[in-house]
Amino acid sequence: MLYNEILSAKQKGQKLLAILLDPDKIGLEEVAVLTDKINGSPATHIFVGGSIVEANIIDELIVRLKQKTDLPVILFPGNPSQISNEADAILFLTLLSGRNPDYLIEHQVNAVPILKKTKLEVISTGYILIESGTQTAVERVSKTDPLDRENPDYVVQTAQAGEFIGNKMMYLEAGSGAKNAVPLEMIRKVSENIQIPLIVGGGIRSKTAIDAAYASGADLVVIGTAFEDNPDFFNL
Ligand code: 1GP
Repeated sequence: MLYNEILSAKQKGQKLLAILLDPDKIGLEEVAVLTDKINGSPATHIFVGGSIVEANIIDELIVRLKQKTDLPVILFPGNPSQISNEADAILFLTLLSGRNPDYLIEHQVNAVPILKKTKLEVISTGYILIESGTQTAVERVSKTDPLDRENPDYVVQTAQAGEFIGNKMMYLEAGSGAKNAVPLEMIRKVSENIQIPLIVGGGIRSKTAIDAAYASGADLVVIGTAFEDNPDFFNL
C-alpha cells in the first residue's frame, strides 16, 4: 500500500518528492518526453490533478504515464469528476483551512459512488491553504480564504484538528504558482506537532527551496510549476 510506504519513508527519514502534472497544462503528445525527464529526476511519486480538469483527459494521461514509468501515480483532485481508475491512489482531501461545506463534505460524499467502482487506494488528507501573496486558483475555485501566513500557531491547531479527525497525511499548500511558498518556520512548527506525514507544495522553485522545506520537516515536497516551466529543472 502506498500510504504504508510513505509512512515508512517518514519513519526512516527518507524524503519524498512528487512532480505534479496538471492535465490542463500539458498535451498528451508531451507525456513521453516529460516521463523521460521524470524518470531521470529524484521524483518518487507523480501527482495528477488541477483545479478544473475533465476526467477523460486524466485517464488517457495516466495510461500514457504508466507505459513509461513505474513511479506511483496519485490523484490530487479538484473535484469528484477528476477520479481515474488508472491511478494507484487518491488524496481524499478535506480543505481544512476553508469554511465552504462543498470542500469539507459535499464533494467527498459525491465521490463515494465513483470511488466504489475503482480500486484506488484512498488516503485521507487534510489540505491547508496558506496565504501566498496573491490569489491562487484554489482560493478562486473553492471560494475560501487561505490561513494567515503570519499565524503559524493557528495553522498548527488546524493541522492537529485534522489529525484528530483522522486525516492520514497533512498537506500545507501555498497554491500552484504561488508568489511565496509556505514559510519554513510554519513547516517546522506543524511538523513538530503532528505525527502523520507532512506534504508541502506551492511556489517552490529551486533545489535550495526543496532542501529547506525538507530540513524544516516536510516529508514530501510537491513541484508543479517549476517542472512545467522547465522539464530540465532537476538536471540544472
Ligand atoms: C500545487 O503544491 C502544488 O497544488 C505545486 O505548486 O505549481 O507552485 O509547484 P507549484
